[in-house]
Amino acid sequence: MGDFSLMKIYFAGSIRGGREDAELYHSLIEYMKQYGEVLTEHVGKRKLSVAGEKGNSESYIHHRDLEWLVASDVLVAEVTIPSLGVGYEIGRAVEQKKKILCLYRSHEGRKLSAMIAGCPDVIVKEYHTLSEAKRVIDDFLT
Ligand code: 6IA
Repeated sequence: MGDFSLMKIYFAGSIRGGREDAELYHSLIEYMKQYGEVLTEHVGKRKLSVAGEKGNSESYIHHRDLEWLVASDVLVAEVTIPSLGVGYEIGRAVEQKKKILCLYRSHEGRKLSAMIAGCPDVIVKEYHTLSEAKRVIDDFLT
């Protein structure tokens, strides 16, 4: 990373998969701003419901997000709430040879998809608290 270019971070978190962790996404996004530009801030917006960004067509959202993904240096995904969109973004980021971190909180009766847990190009880190997640991010981004 050159001194003059801010690192571009693509953050992925569930939208239509469920918004229960929206507050957590917001905290992670705010924390990562010390390392660079977070291209997908809306993912952490409390007001963004599963009904989502009004006015933007589905294809607009898809193309814009993919442009951001291609432009990004790293992908950080919170994968605890299963989301088709997040899984898709991870797959596309693997294809684009991006550096990828998946943050995951394990909970009883649920296991992370083998397609993520078993992907050699993805770093999966389990955590339990926000401060633990921040430490994982520190390790990943520095
Ligand atoms: O399948 P999901 O909706 O849970 O997918 C969430 C992921 O896809 C996030 O990481 C976003 O980057 C991306 N994504 C999905 N929907 C949107 C969106 N509007 N705006 C921006 N990024 C999105 C949602 C539209 C809507 C619900 C009308």
